[in-house]
Amino acid sequence: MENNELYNASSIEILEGLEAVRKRPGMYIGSTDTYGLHHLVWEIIDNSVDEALNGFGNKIYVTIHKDNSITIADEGRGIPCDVHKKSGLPAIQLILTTLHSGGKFNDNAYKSSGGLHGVGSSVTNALSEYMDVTVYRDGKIYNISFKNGGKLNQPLKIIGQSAKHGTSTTFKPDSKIFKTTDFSYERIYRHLQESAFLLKKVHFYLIDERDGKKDEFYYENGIKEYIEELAVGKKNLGDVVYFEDTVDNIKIEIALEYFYDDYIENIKSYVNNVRTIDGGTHEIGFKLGITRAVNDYIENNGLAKSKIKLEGSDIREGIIAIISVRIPENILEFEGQTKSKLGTQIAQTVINNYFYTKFSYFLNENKDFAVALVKKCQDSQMARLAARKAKEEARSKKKSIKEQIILSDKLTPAQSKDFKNNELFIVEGDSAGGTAKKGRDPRYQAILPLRGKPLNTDGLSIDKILQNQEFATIINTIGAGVGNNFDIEDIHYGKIIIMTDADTDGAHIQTLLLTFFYNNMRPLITEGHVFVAVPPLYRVHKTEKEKVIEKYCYNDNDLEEAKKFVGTGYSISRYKGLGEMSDKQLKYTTMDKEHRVLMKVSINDPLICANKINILMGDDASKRRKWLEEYIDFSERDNFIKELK
Ligand code: 0RA
Repeated sequence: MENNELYNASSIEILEGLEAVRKRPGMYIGSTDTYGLHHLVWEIIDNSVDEALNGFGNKIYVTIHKDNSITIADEGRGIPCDVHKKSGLPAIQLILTTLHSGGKFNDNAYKSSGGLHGVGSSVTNALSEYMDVTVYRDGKIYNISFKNGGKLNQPLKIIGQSAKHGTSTTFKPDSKIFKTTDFSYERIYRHLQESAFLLKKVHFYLIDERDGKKDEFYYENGIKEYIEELAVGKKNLGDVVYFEDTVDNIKIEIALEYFYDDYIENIKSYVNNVRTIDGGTHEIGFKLGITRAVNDYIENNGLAKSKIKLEGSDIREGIIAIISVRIPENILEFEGQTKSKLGTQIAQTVINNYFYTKFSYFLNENKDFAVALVKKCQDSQMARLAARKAKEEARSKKKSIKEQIILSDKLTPAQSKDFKNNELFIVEGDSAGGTAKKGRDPRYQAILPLRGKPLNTDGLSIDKILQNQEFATIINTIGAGVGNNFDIEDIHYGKIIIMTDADTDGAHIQTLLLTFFYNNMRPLITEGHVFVAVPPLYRVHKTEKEKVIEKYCYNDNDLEEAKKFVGTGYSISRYKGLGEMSDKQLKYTTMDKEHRVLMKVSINDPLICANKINILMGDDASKRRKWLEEYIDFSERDNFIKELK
């Protein structure tokens, strides 16, 4: 075949590949909302990170432009620009337009994009209005550009000479594909900061030309500093423990610290810089190693208090740990559909033995720490055994005391005993509680009014929380225990819906309740049972020929549309609180499954969330103000969902 025939043949194939991405973007980037939008950026950053990971370049720049295009630049080797023999096309063009596996062009030892949707920069190209790439390589500066989802706009050409090396990619996400094309500074900030923690000694720069914001991330000590950051404001047992080495080609980095005021274990693991939410062999190896090290230390030093060995969970109570491993591509295996669980078997043995040896040595060298840790673990074990006993007793009693269900005179229970389908509305104030009682569907909706602001429970022990009438009632009403005893199987409601006024007091009440759920009934949130009701802010209405035309509005945008919909002569009622609505209105707008809007509460990142709760609810007000100023963007509502039937 002639070169240009080849060119035509491969360009047809190429466009078909990219067309597939445009037809079903969700398959490649997860979604077309803000999550997917940012995924386009991660794909490019992954490549730059891969270069740095393999020792090429230590600076990565991300610049958000005014028109919502974005540039990612690195000082890596530069994308190869020579002609690919088989197709006659420049390698860079193939790399940016075919859905290749990375290995075809690049034999890096370590690759970061092993995780969820690791598909490469061609996908970003396919979903962009344009993409413009400049490469510094072999003493030259090259440029190539694409438009309308990866169609060649400007073929590769040499535009200058330079001794530098690296790649600079600018693209603009396609507004025909994405529901939003507005980049979020905070999201990119978090991603770059996390990358910087995981890739120590590499500089990351973030610039937002829309408002001039700038940040720089550089961590000499990597995940050790990550833990230090997460630990701010907490009562710790010893400093961060940190180990790093390469064993059997597996690079291991582990950092951990223990805390007294958190009863939950927080273990975060990564493989080749990609988060492994579902853990896998590296995490199991770590857990086995730490359990073995502590139990052996107890035995060797005669510290045992009972014949029963500590369980892993006793040893991990109050721990924050980060496990970051780099596994060469040839032995890298993931499990499950989302590839978020490491499957490489050898990693388990290697990390188990490595960590066991290092931590055992550390315990022997740091006696005060070791003794304090052993005591803490033994306390956890005792608390666990006592709680189990109490629960068993409570279970056997439960059957006999049916009346337990009638828990509080404040609760208006649902008639049905179909717990999964039942909904508990926790309502701000007795007066709104009264309206909700009238507006509810008594078959499956229960109402629990709150009097005033609930207690700030952050940092309080369960005993203290139980002394508080309001929370004791909430715990009993939900019916599934609290803290370590919480058992999601026992919940009496499929949905717990917080319903407050749409003002700052309401937001404060939400935060106080969510803090409590987060700290003491976390599965309720992680398994998607907690919601915040979104009441309307306005009602636009008029009566015409005895017919009421009306629209409820949840934001200012809605309001403008509603004015048009209702037409001239409209009146606007502004709802300052739930109490201003009639029971019928409250039912229609906020409680009824057909019309209401609920926000599902989710945790993007448990560690960051724990840290935020601490900052927001803890007793250091200056930290709180700094955080609020820096991060709060009330326009971003990722979790905002209209409930679908
Ligand atoms: C293919 C092969 C090589 C590097 C890259 C791609 C590469 C891609 C991107 C995307 C953004 N920055 C990048 N930097 C490099 C290896 C090149 C070689 O072996 O010299």
